[in-house]
Amino acid sequence: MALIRLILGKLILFFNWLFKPKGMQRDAQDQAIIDQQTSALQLYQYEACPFCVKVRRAMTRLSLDIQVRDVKRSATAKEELLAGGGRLKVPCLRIVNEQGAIEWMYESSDIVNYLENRFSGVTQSSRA
Ligand SMILES: N[C@@H](CCC(=O)N[C@@H](CS)C(=O)NCC(=O)O)C(=O)O
Repeated sequence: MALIRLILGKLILFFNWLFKPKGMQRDAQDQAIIDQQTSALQLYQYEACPFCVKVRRAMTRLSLDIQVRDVKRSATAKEELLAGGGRLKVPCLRIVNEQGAIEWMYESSDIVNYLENRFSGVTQSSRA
C-alpha cells in the first residue's frame, strides 16, 4: 500500500511538472501589491497530495507567492497546523486578515475559490 502511494505520488508530481500551468502576468507595481497581500498567507500541505497539488497549481496560475509549509517534512509545521487549525489535514490555508485575526481554511476547493476571488482581478492601485 505504501509503495502504491509512493508511486502514485511520484506520478502526480511528474504530471504536474509536465503540465505546469502558465502564471498570469501583472505589471511590477501590481505584483508588488499582491506579494504584500500574500505575505499574510501560508499553505500547509504535503508535496505529493493531489488536493495540495490542485491548490499549488492555482497559486501558479494566479502568480501567487505564498509560503508553503510541508507538514510531512517539518515537525514544527505539523504542530502549528494541529494547534491552529485543529486537524492534521491538508491542504490548509492560514490567513491573517486585515484585523490581524487568523483563519485556517481547509478544503482545496474552498481555498482555490478564495484565491481566485481575491487575486484573479485587477488590483486597486493599477486602475485608480
Ligand atoms: N476534501 C479534502 C480532502 C483532503 C485530504 O483528504 N487530504 C489528505 C491528504 S491527500 C489528508 O490530509 N488526510 C488526512 C486526514 O484526512 O486526516 C480537500 O479537497 O482538501
